[in-house]
Amino acid sequence: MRKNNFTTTKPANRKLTTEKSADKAAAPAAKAAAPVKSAAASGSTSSAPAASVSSEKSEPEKTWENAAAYKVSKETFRAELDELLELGFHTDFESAPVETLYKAIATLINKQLKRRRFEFQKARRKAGKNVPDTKKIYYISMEFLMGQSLKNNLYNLDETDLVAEVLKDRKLTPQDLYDCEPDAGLGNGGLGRLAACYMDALASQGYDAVGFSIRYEYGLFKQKIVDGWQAELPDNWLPGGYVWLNRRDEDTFKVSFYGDYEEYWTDDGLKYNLNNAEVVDAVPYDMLISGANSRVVDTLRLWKSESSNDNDFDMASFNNGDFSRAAQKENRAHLISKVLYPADNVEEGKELRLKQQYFMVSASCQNIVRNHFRDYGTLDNFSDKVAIHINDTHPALTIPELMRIFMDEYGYEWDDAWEQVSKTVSYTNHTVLAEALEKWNEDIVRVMMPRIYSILKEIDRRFREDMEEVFPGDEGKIDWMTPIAQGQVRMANLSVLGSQSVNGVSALHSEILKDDLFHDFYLATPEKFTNVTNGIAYRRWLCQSNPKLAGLIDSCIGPDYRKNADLLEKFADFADDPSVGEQVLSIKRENKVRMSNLIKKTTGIAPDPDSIFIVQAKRLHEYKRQLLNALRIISRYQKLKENPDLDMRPETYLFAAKTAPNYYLAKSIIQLICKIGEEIEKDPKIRSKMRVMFLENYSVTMAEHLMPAADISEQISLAGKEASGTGNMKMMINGAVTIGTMDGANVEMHEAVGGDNIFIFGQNAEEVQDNLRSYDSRRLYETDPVIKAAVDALGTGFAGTDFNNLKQYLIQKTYSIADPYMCLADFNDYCRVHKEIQDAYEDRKRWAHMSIINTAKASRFAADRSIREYADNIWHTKPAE
Ligand code: 26Q
Repeated sequence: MRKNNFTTTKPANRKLTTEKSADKAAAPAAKAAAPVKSAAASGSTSSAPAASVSSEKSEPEKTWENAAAYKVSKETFRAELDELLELGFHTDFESAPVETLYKAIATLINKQLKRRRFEFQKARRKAGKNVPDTKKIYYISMEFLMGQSLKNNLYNLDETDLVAEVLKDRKLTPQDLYDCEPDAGLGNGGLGRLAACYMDALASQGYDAVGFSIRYEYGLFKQKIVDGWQAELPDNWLPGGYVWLNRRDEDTFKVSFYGDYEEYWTDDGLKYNLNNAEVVDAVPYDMLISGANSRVVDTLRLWKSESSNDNDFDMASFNNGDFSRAAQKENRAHLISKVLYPADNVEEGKELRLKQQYFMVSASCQNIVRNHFRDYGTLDNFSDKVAIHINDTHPALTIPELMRIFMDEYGYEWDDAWEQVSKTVSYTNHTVLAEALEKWNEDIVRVMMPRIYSILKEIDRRFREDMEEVFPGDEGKIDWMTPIAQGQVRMANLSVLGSQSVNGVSALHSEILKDDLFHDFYLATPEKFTNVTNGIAYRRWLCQSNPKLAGLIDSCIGPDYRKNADLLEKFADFADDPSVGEQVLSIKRENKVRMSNLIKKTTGIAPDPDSIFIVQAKRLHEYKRQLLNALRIISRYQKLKENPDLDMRPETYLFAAKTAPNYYLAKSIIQLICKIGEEIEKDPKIRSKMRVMFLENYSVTMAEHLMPAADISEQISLAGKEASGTGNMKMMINGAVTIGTMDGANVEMHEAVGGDNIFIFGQNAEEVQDNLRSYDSRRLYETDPVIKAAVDALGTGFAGTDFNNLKQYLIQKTYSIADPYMCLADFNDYCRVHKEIQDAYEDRKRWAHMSIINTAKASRFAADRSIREYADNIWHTKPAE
């Protein structure tokens, strides 16, 4: 049995530890660098055998200083492609199936990224410690919802035209290749997509950043709708996704779970033994992140769990012929990175989820500290040179894990370690929903990671001492703030107390954090709290997914807005230019035709592109109130049935949403939407005026088609509940007009475009607070005939399915509280603004004006701006470029 002995108070040999170990740590990198370096020096790219061709001597050297050298001629690219197709795929250009062409071309682009990444790192090393004010940024997140990569990389490397040229010889287009790529669906929704948008902004602006997450074998489930009900199928994305993943065995780290743990005191301080731990290998797969107009290539490092061959127990079983036991261990290890948890904005206290979190955190922290020590030979300047950001509380174990590494592996004492750690970590909160706040059973934590638990207890003890000074005698308050209480580890409290900065994701949300959720922490340490309003990768969401609109903007204000989002605002000068207005409207129509054709492919039904496209696309959750949207649609449908000749512009209601597999109520709401659509579809007269469609299997790629086709964007959450929203920004930048509540980033959108260019309704967050207690949905139901008719229709049902459960939910107190998200309270005002917006739509000049203003003023919701704010105000670092 192996035995680990550690001490928390080893004398401070930390200044440099030994020369020897510093050298040892530095060695692998130097070794790895050597062969590639010599290949570059000789002007040949033959270091990557599978995808190379010897280039002519005359080609300029591909170095950091010489970015232009990466551009190759069509002939050179074609020659590289031919060789790769032959040697790597045993086929040739003429006969390769399109899927093979996708893989081969993606491989070549990936190779170009590797070259650029290598040159960037070389330049970084050369500049070394002389670059002041730059830190390494590490963004740790359980989710990175990357979507597809090829289109984005071609755009960023400015190689789309080259690939289009090459493909012409096969009568194919880049789009044919894009259609072969599976989405990397390594996230649930907003939080995961935000992380992906931020990686893009980091690379585009030249920050030296690494994202850390898990290489889930299965991403977010594929959604199938069966008789209106969501079913989940596994998302086996890797076969097609591998081309972007670069396995780096040499950076494997070991993560320990469980084991027999005991602490004892010696003259040297507290020591412990850990025996029989379950050791798992974390093997990195690097996805390279290109930036636009940037020579920097960053990395997204995804950890895969494998059984460690250090696990002598495995071998013993194997040798004893107990193969199934040996295999069990292997399976247990592989299980950790098997599948993404499909829950969103809800806490799921599953043990495997906690294991995933610690697995990701431990590997990432070991990697971070090892890198730093390799570069500097000390950890004393750690917080000066490193910023670690945790995306919500899911990676909160970063705090105790860094403490463990500093103390147990580098001999730091508690206070010195805490000084470094708490100055390095920063935390973003993404939700105020009580049910989404992570809490873990204390016993599970203690058994699964005994050493971490012991550190957490000490953090808890010291924090209580500190707070006793801030709030003397106020035990209630202190108990509320501590990381451990009532048998639970509370990740939000841990994150706040262990971070140097805490931010919300919109102005309103950040205020709610200070006033409400973290009020006591705010009183104790007000300087920690700040806001960074979310932003989107606008080149992806505008320039790439809506090239026609981007082209029109180029022709109006020039293309520089593609580098500097602030310039997009100048497009507002064209809001009343009749020719630009007309073009905006006709581009929108083209996008709707394109979307309509896509919908037809999967449903057989093509919605009318001359109808208004009213879109609500987001996770399905009670607080987002898809049910409110559905109720209004029901009401409208009832009116139309009464008067089928109603003179109205046809309306197409498009919904897209996934929900957690065990969220029954949300699944009912999906079914309601589907069944309303089904019933309407049976009536030719009605369906010529209104259609309701639920688009199956919402994904990043679907969003890229859907956002440019939206006329109206539905952002109707109960005020105070949606932390920010980012789909709202994506539709806005594509010229959709928003119907929304004063919630999340809608508040700032309203401020940006002014009251004339957005349709706001319902209670604001303060009113919600004031009204919640006295809210009586049943009274509204009983006194308002329109509401009553719509709610009663739920009981009668649609297309043969009744929705009594939803009716009860809205008005019956047998639910812990009827209609907790107050749909009925905002119903009438919602109907009012819908009426207004539909009138506005008929005034085509006015509509074009609104559309242009929305696109232009979306400039402030660029992820580039968010990342600059994080860098300037939270991480305190500058671009490395
Ligand atoms: C936690 C514990 C166990 C299992 C799952 C989870 C979990 C997973 C995902 C909890 C929450 C999430 C995702 C939250 C999320 O996407 N929040 C959204 O973040 C966006 C980006 O900031 C905001 O725009 C949205 O308002 C917010 O809802």
